[in-house]
Amino acid sequence: MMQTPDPQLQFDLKVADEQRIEPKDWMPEPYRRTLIRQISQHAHSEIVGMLPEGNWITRAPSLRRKAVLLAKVQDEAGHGLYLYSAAETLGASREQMIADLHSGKAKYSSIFNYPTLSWADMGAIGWLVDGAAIMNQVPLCRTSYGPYARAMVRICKEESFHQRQGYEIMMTLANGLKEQKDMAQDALNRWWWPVLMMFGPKDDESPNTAQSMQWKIKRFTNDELRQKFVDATVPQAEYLGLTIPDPDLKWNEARGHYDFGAINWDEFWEVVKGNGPCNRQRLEARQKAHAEGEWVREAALVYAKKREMRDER
Ligand code: FAQ
Repeated sequence: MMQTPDPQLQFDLKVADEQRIEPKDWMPEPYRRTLIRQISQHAHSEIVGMLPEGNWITRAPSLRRKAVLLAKVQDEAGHGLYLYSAAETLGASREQMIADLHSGKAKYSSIFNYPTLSWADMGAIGWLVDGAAIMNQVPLCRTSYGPYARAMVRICKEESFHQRQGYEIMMTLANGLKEQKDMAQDALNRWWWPVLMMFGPKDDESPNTAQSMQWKIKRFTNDELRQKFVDATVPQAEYLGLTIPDPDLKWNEARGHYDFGAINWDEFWEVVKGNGPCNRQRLEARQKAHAEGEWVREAALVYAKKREMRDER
C-alpha cells in the first residue's frame, strides 16, 4: 500500500484495501462518531434485549428449556460487554453510554419494546429476532473497524446457537397439540412485522447508510438485508407448517426474490421515539438494575484501590 503523510488519504487507502482501522490509527471524526453511535446502540440492544426473554426464565416448561434459555440470556449480557468495550476503544466512556441509555437519549433496537406473551415467543425470538440479528451481523464481521469486527465473530457464533434453539422450540410446538401449534402461529403473527423493522428504515429514508457503506462500516444496505432475511425465512416457516402473516408475500420469479407487503413505518418511528408497548417498562427495569448495582461498583472500586496500595508496598 502507498505510504503517505496525509492521514485522511492513508485512512481512505486502508479502507479501500480492506485493511482494518485500529484504535490508535488516525480516523475522521465523523467515522469515530458513527461507530460510537452504532456500537453503543448495539450494546444497549443486547442488554435491553435480555429483558423480554428474562421474563420467561422462571416459567420455562422444563429444566432443559430453562438451562438453555438462561445460557442464551447470559450470552446476551456478554455481547453487551464486548460491544461496550469496543466502543470504549474509540474514546467513549462506559458511564456516559449507560447514562445516555437511561436518559432515553441513546437508541436501542425497536424489537425489544414488544411484550413476550407466551412461551412460543421464546421460540419466535430465537428463530426470527436472532435470525435477523445474524443476517445483519455476519457482514459486520468484515466491518472496517478492527475491535468491532473481532467482537462480531464470537457474537455471531453464539447468535447462531440462539437461532437454532428458537427454531427447535418452534418445531416442537408446530408438531405438538393443536393448542401448541396455534401458540406458535400466534407468536409468528405478532413478531413478523416488528422483526422486518429491525433492519431499519428503507434505504431512501436511511440517513446513515450511504456514508456507512462508503466507510465499509456497513456492507449491505437495510433493504438488502431485509430481503435476504425474508428469502431465507419463508422456507423455514413452510417447513414448520406455519403461515407468514402477509397476504402480499409471493415469490417473484423475475427478481429471484420474495415480494412482500408494506411495512408500517409509522409504528416503527413511534416505537423508536419511545412510544412502543414496553419502552417505558424496559427503561425503568434498566434504571432499577443500575441503581441496585451501585454497591457492586463501589465494592469493586474499593477493592481495586486496596490492591493498588498493596502492589505499591
Ligand atoms: N430500532 O440511517 P439508519 C440484538 C435508527 S440485534 C431503533 O438506517 P444505521 C441481538 C438509527 O439508529 C439488534 N432504532 O441507521 C439479540 C438511526 O438513528 P440515529 C441490534 C433504529 O445505523 C437478539 C435512524 O434510525 N443490532 O441485539 C432501528 O445506518 C435477541 C436512521 O436509521 C444492531 O444494533 C431499529 N430497529 O442502520 C439480543 C446491529 N433501525 O442513531 C437479544 C448493528 C434504525 O442516527 C435477543 N447496527 N434505527 O439517531 C446496525 O447494523 C445499524 O445501526 C442499523 C441501523 C441497521 C440497526
